[in-house]
Amino acid sequence: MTNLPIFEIDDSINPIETSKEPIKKPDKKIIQNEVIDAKKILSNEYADIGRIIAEEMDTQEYHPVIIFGSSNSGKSTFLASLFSYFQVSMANGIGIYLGDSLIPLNTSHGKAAFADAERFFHQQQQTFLDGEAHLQTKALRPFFIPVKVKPPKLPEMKFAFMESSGEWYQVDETTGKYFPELKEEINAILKFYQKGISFIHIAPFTQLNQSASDETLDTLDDKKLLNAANLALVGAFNSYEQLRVYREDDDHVFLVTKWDIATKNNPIDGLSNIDEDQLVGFAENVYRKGYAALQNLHIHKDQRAILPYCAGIMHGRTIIKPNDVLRPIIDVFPKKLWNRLYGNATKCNLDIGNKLILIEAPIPPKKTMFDLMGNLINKILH
Ligand SMILES: Nc1nc2c(ncn2[C@@H]2O[C@H](COP(=O)(O)OP(=O)(O)O)[C@@H](O)[C@H]2O)c(=O)[nH]1
Ligand SMILES: [Mg+2]
Repeated sequence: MTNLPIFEIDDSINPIETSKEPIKKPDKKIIQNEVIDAKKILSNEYADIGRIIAEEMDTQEYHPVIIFGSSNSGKSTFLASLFSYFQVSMANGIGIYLGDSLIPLNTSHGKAAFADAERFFHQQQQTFLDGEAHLQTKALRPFFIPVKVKPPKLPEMKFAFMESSGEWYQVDETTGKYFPELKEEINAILKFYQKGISFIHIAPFTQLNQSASDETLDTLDDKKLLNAANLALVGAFNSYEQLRVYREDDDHVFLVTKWDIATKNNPIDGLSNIDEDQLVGFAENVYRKGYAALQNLHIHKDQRAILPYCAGIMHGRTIIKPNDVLRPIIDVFPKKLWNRLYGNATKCNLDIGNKLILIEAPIPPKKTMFDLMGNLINKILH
């Protein structure tokens, strides 16, 4: 395992000076010591929260879904589209409900995190359904949205989706710490949660807000932002590689979001026939470091995949209402993701232990004798 620089000393904490004149500067020493202690206590507190969440997820049987990605990469819109899928598309009568808090509600953290989860689940999702992309996430810490998925004939499964603000993964070029570290509670979950985790690494096709028909594309700006998005993913992979021991049931999806913009003004064609070579080529080219970091993880090859995603056709932050032709094409994206997540959750559940398919592909209608005869006549005539 390569030793990548994720645990370098935090430059923002000045080392305690071994001053030549200690008598003249006693106050400074004390203050600096206090700063260090306060930071330590604070980070331990968050690590403890992470440990509590990990334990709760285990006892309450919530399958964790950890989403990484830079700011504006499409994390929240992806999540809103995933939740909305069961509400707008009659997906075999599957219900989705907000679950229970993972942190006790009589603590300030528990209250704040659950309020954030409720807000996302009810309010922000409605915004998405009304045709608007998610507003910038301003939460102070990452929080989990506990959801229950209830299919009519299959087992109910519970998921804890992590929602976070992308700024935390941004590379800070002003410090020696090149790749960003993860928040302490996430580190603690990686360390202590012993069952499989689903990871989704968000790699946007573009960082700019635009539609496929947009000609005013500032490619230079986008290149810079995509490079930052790439390094943010590398940072997350590095943390995983260093911290995660119980990884044999983990799953990693490299999700290329906003794929509609890659379809060059023809989303109906481009989204219904995904060009796998174009997708992999894009990842290898634009996300060279991040995609290589995924390939280099010490996991089985079945534990990683690259998938495209489209939450909708957008114009700025407005989601264009899909017509009857486009709707089923866009629905394929959340459907595939849900199948993968439900498969992972059922496999990690001790009572089930194997991957179940949540939404079966519809069985094509059986051909009647008349259809077959018609086909034959058509063949003869043409
Ligand atoms: N064209 C297109 N734009 C998207 C898609 N998903 C997100 N976006 C846009 O990307 C911007 C950032 O999305 P957001 O979910 O807020 O990113 P976050 O900061 O990672 O949570 C929004 O303005 C969305 O309109 C998509 O599938 N297609
Ligand atoms: Mg967001």
